[in-house]
Amino acid sequence: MSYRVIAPQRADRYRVTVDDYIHYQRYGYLIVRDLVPLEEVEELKRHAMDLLYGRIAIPGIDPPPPDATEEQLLGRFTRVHMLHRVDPVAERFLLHPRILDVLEALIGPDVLALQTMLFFNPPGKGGQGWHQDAYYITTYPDTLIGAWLAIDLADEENGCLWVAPGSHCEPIYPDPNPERGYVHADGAFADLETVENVSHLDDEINTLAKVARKYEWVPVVLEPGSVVFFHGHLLHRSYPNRSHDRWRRAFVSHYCNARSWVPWNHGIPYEGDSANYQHILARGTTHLPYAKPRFGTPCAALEPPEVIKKGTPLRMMGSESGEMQPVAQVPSGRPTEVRALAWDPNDQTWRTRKETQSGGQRA
Ligand SMILES: O=C(O)CCC(=O)C(=O)O
Repeated sequence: MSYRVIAPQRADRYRVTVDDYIHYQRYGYLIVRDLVPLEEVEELKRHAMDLLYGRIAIPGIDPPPPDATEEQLLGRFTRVHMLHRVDPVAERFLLHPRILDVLEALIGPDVLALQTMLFFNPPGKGGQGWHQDAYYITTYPDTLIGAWLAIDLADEENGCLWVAPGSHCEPIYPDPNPERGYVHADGAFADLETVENVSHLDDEINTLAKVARKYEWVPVVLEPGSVVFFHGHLLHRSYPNRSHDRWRRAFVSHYCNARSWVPWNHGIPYEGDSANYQHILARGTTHLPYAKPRFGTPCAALEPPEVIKKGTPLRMMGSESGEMQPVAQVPSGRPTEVRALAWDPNDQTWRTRKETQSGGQRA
C-alpha cells in the first residue's frame, strides 16, 4: 500500500526547494526569509506588548499591580512558555500555515505541534548558553525541530541566535543524572560523555561548549517575519541583548513528526506514558493520539487532509511476483559477470534472462 498525504492547497503555500532541504540536512538549520507577512508580525508584537503591560488577561499570568511603574511593567518577564494553551493569538502563530508548509517538507508529512515560547529580551536581558533542544524535549523516534520567528530585527548586538552548522550530526549529550532520561538507548555509545550546566551562558561552566568548539559558530541575523528552522540536535545559543534601546522579541515553536512518541509535556503532568494526546496535530495524520487546537485555529486536527492509502508502491529489486530477485556471479571472459535471475514458475527455478529468452536452456 502506498501512503500519500495531499497537503491543503493555498495560493500562498510556501514551497521548499531541494537546495533548502539539502541545506537543512547538511547543516542542521534553514533560514526562510520573509516567511510570515509583516502585518501579522506587527499584530504579534502589539499582542506581546499588551500582555506585558497587562492590557490583556491571560489565565496563569498574574496581572500587574495597578500602580506598577513603566519600568516594573517592562521587566515583568523575559519570556513566556506554552502560551498557545491559553491564548488564541499564540495558537495561531504556532499553527501558522506558512511555517507548517516548511515543516511538512523538512520533517513531515505528519507534523505535531508541541511547544511555544514568546521571547521579549529587552536591552540587557535574555541569552541562553549552548544547548541541544532534544536534550529537553524528547521524542521517539527523535524528530524534533524548532522554528524561530523574528518579531524584531535580531542581530549580534541585540542577541540573535548563534548556531554551530553541522553539529546536528552529534548525538544528544546526556545529563549525568540518569533520572533525566536518555534520547539514545542507555549504553548504546562507547564514549558518549555526559554534560553539565547545559544552557548556562558561561562556556567555562557549560560543558557542552567543549563540543561546540569543534565547529564554526554562525550568527543567525534575521529581519522581522523571517524564520530559522533548526534541528533538535543542533548546538545553538544566544547572548544577552547588548543594545541600549532595541528589543529582541521572537516567537519560537517546537514540533516533531506526528508519528513520534512524546513523553514530554513541558513538565506538566499527563496521563499514561506519553503526552501525544496533549499536542496538536498540525499537518498530515497519525496512528497516535493528538489534541485539537483549543481556539479553533485551522489545522489537520480539525480539517484532516486527503490521504491516499492505495496504489502500487515501487519495488526495490523485486520480481513481478513481488519476490526478491537473486543475482548470480557467472564465470565468463571478464573477471566476474553479475547477472540478475528471474523466477521460472514452470520449472520452479531461477534462470538468467538469457536462459529465459532461449526457452529455458541453461547458458
Ligand atoms: O532565542 C533565544 O534566545 C534562545 C532560543 C533557543 O535557544 C531555543 O529556542 O531553543
